[in-house]
Parts: sequence; C-alpha cells; structure tokens
Amino acid sequence: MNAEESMELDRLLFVEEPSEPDEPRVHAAWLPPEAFRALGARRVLIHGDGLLVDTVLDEVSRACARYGGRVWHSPSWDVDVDLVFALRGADELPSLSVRAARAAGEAALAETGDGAPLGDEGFLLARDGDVTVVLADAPAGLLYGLFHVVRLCAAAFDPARPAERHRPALRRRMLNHWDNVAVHPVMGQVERGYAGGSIFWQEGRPRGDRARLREYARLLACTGVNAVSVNNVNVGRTEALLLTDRLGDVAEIADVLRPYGIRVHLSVSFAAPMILGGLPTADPLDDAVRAWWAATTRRVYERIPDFGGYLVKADSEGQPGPFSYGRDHADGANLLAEALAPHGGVVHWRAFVYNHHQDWRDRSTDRARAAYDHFAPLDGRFRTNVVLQVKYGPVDFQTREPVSPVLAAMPATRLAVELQVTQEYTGQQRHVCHLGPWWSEVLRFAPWGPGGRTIADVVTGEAAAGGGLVAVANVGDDRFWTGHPLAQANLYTFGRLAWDPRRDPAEVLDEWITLTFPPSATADPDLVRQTLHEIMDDSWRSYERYTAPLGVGFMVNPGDHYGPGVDGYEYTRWGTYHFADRDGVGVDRSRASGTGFAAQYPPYWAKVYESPESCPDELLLFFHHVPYGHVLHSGSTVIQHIYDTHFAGVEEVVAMRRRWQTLNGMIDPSVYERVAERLDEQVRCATEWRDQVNTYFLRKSGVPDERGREIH
Ligand code: GCW
Repeated sequence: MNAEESMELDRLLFVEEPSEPDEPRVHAAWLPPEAFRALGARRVLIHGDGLLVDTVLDEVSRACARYGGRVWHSPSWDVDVDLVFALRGADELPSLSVRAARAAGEAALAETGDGAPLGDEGFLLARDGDVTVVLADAPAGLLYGLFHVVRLCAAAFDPARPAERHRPALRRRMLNHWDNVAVHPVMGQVERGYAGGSIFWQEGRPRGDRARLREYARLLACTGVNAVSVNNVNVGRTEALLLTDRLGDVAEIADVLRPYGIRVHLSVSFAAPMILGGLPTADPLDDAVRAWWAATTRRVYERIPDFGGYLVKADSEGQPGPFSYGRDHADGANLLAEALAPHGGVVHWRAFVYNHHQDWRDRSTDRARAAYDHFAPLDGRFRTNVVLQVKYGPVDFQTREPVSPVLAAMPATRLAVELQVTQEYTGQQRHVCHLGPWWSEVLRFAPWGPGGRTIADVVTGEAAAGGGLVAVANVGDDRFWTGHPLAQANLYTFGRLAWDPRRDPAEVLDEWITLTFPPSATADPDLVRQTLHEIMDDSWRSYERYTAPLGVGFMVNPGDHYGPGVDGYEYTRWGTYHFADRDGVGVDRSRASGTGFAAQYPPYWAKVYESPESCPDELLLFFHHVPYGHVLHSGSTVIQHIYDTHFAGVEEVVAMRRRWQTLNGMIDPSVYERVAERLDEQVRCATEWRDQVNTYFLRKSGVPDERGREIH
C-alpha cells in the first residue's frame, strides 16, 4: 500500500481528528465512516421527536454529509425519499411517498409476527416500491433500526427484501466495567484490563473525554448493549464515593451515554451506610440502614432520573456483605432492591460467593459447589427487582467449565448470566481467542436435558422478565479500544448475542468483519473475510488445546493469570486444584466418591457427569480424577490427548500467524502491525504452554509420547 492509499484508508477507518499532530487517532472499530456509505448516499427522512431520534438524525446527517445524501427531519412539504425512519405515533406528513411507505410498514407489521407490539426497543424494516421504511414505537427502536440498516449496507435497499421485525430477546444487555477510579496498587486503573487505562477514570478523577465516551456509546448501541456499570465490583474508598459526594461524575457519564439508549449503573459497597453514612452497622434488617439506602437512592434519582441501579459483589473476595450480620444474601439484595423499587431501578447481585481462604489439604471443600450451596436455597425470596448475576461456570471464567448449576436451580428468581469479554483467562487480549462459539455453547446448553429449555430461555424468562446477559467489558484507552484489534469482535459478539442469544456466532462474526473491514475499502474482500474466519472461528478451541486440558482449569500464573503455571495454584488458598500425581489427574466431583458437585445438576446431567464413562471428554478432568491411561471417547488416552492437543494447538497458532501475513498490504497497516505483533507473542506463549504442560505430565506420569516428539 502506498502512502496515499494508506491516508485514504485512514480517512475511511478512523474517527476523530487528533488535536495534537502526533496523538494517535482512535480506531473506529465496527463503525468506520465507510460502513455508512450505502445509507449516506440516500435521501433520508426522519420523523418523530425525542433524544434518541435526534441521535438518529445526527448519525444520518453525518453520513449524508460525507457520501452526498440528503436528510430531512419531519418537513412540512412533499419530499421524495429512499429511506424513512418514523415513529409510529408521529403525525401524518404531507409527503405522498412517505405516507405510502408508512402505510406499507404498517401493513407489513400487521402481517409479520403475532401482532405483538414492537415495544420500547423493537423496529420493523419494510420496503414500499423504491422506499425502505423503518418503523418503531419508541425512539430506541429507531436507533437500533438505524444500525440495522448500516449492517445491511446496500441490501437494506434491495427491492425484493421481505419485511422483517426485530426486538431484543433480552431486556437488559449489560456491560460491567471493572474500572477503578483511583489506581489500585496491585490491579491498576482497570482490574483485569488489557487495553490500557480506563475510558472513564484516570488517577482518581473522571477522564472527561466526552468524545471518546460518545464514540463508545455509539459502538455499544450498534451491538444492542443498553446498560453499563462504570466502576469495579471491588469497591474501594474512592469508588464508594461515587454513590454520594461524587455522584456528579457519574451523572456526567450518564449524560453522554443517554443519547445512545444506555443507562448507567453503579457498583456499590454493601458497607456504604458505614463508610459513607457514618452508621455503626450495615445490617440489612436495621431500620437506620434501610432509611439510609432509601434516602441515598432518592438523591441518585434526583440527579440521574434514568439511573439503572446497583451492582453488588458481597461476601466475596474480601468485599463486605450480609454474612457479617448473620443475614443471608436475600436479606442483603432485598435491602437495596427496596430502595431502588420506587424509582424503577434494579439490583444486580452477584452469585460469585465462595471461601477464598481454603486449605489446599482439605479435599472436602469444593469451590465449584459454593454458588449453588449459598443461593439455591434462597430461590423465591428475592424481590422482583433483584437480578441474580451468575458467572457462566461454577468456578471462574475458565476456557472450559460446565455451565453453572445455579442457572437450573432457581426458577423463582430472575437470573442473568455473567460472561467475561475481558480475556482474563483466555489470553488477555494478547492472544486471538474469539469467544462467540463458547458463549453460544453456554447459551444453548439445555440444563434439564437435550431438547429442553436452554440457558438462553432462562435469561430471557417468561414475558422477557428474565435477568438478561451481562459481561465484563474489555475496552480501555488503547487506540484500538481492546488492545488486540481482533478482540473487538468479542465485544461486538457479546452485544449481538445479548440481543438474540440464539444467533449463530459465525454469522455474527461475519457481520463484524463486514463492518470493520468494509468490502469497499479492501482490495480483496473475500480473502480478508475468509482469512479472518480461518483465524478466528476456531481460535477459542485452539486456545483450549494449548492450555489446561480437559476442563481441569487454571494452571495459570497466580496473580496476573497469564501464561502457564501448572502448579501455580496447587498449594494456595484459592480452591482451584488439579491434583495431578504420578497416576492421574483431575478433580473428583462425583456424588459417589467426590465432592458431590455433579449432583447439583438436574437428573439428566447429574447422571452424565457422575461417571467418567458418560462425562463428555472436554469436561472429564473437571468432574473426575482419572488415570493417565484412561481412554477418552475420542479413543485417545488422557496422557496422549494432552500431548497431542498441545502440539496441535501451537501448530494452529503458527498457522494463524502465517494466514495473517497474507493480509499484509491489504488492510490498514496499523491494524496489521498490531495484530502481527500480538501473534508473535501468542506463538511464544503457546509454545511455553505446550512445553511446560507436556513436560510436567511426562515427568509426573513417566508415559512417553507415542509419536516420539520432543518433550523436555
Ligand atoms: O476472576 C476473578 C478475578 C478478580 C475479580 C473476580 C470477580 C473483580 O481474578 O479480579 O474481581 O473474579 O469476578 O469478582
């Protein structure tokens, strides 16, 4: 690519002119100006009023200014248009074509679906002759309709396109930022953040970069995310103040995110009445404590009328909680829910509660059991505005875990699944590890047995009253947002799966590729698309192959959780052990001879997981301690499987790097370079994993690789 071409690409793929000449520009991620070309070249009418309608108007105006289209906002004269965005309740307009388009939309609406309303966020897209029409009942629907048109590109104007209606399956689609306000001495500005500093906070103060936040909001709105918590679930002293003295900082963020339909939530400390209110207790049944929460919450809503609610990590890893007062987690969550209820707010209460001072000698305590043991007995006790937020697996965001049994055990509770977009245990945004297929597997899991209701059904709930989908965010102040440019796809995919958890992740990835690498800005779009699929589609499985085997988990370096540390956690207090010895490896979680965790599942899976014979290979070592010679369903022994997958995993990463090199000169050079650099690191780190894991097991077992490859 020559300099001129490269400048042209820059223009198409980056937003925001830098204020200083050498300041890097922020990558536009999946909303490069070029993605708006088809829309921006049209004559567009926007009809309706409201903050989010203004956002649509602004987006369309910018696109039209760039690509030569025209835009009108509810004119009082007749106009000819290609595209109409209209609120259904808005008045008639004099324009004949607009009238016809709206009528066609209404007719299509009556025909499609079951007559259910479009709702607060849904929209309909239909064609009338040469005109495309997007109808919505509420402004947010028009905004989501706008991004749908962007995704469709020219196809949105295809005369043969049948009408389609869309509404999100899940009401709340939420990101949790583990951003600290003050820099934490160990965790830094962002806990488990792999993309630089926080976009919200910097060394104790708000960052104040409104342009960047607005850009973030529009990226999220395009995926469908509609809620964001802005501070770490580990709430320090400075962070606690966001609820009271520093509420203004939160209000400022809310003001920037609001035009994109995103509500702000806050992580709060359960001890806030003591820390902030000077009370002698935070006992959830104490009247003064209840009054404090009620008054404090009222003040929050006076300042931020559409405030989303609280997020709480209680009695977990040192955070305060109701256990200190002999109360349970229903008492704790209901306390906050009661304060939020008059304002329509919701409390997200995390189920990540376990003993983090375990004795590794004690084989009877099983961290995997903890969430179920604490929460399942409380089913039915939570107020309706409590959402119990459950990590997808019973342990902790591992590359492979069974789905948490809590999700099948609390039919009378609103349940949300918590995913981790930030790649704490999956390569920390230095490795390509596309998580869409993994999340989709979790969401499609049928905890009561094949053919039954799925996790997607659980989080959707009856009449969409489920708890929704939540994820820990992966962005920072990095110019590519996510450190690894390809990790942007994880963020995008999360939002799209939260909108529709039944979607095919490969299709979502394809969507992301088309937006991020617009075909019109690429010399060989098919090669780019195919190469990205080849690199990313199976990258989570490659990661799994070269790291901890067969669901045993961890084996990472303690502290930073990056790179191999096979025995890193083996003799610690954290409850994450693999128990490898000279004869075998794995954790016996059966009912018959182990910790009994397998019995926390409904009968179908309890039975499958109970025996090493029926347990799926990929989870074998999560549920069972087996000899190295144990034969898997694949036909391989456990030890040979370990060797084979570790060799294969590294080869796959080497192939990824080779494939990426074929894109040199074809895409934006800065994206190319950043990914290339990270792939070098991935090859290095995967090799280290392979060699340490293989060597470890060769030394433990004494069983040689049957193919005689080099193990150290
Ligand atoms: O996975 C662990 C992380 C902690 C995190 C915790 C949690 C915010 O290592 O850094 O703390 O999970 O989910 O609360």
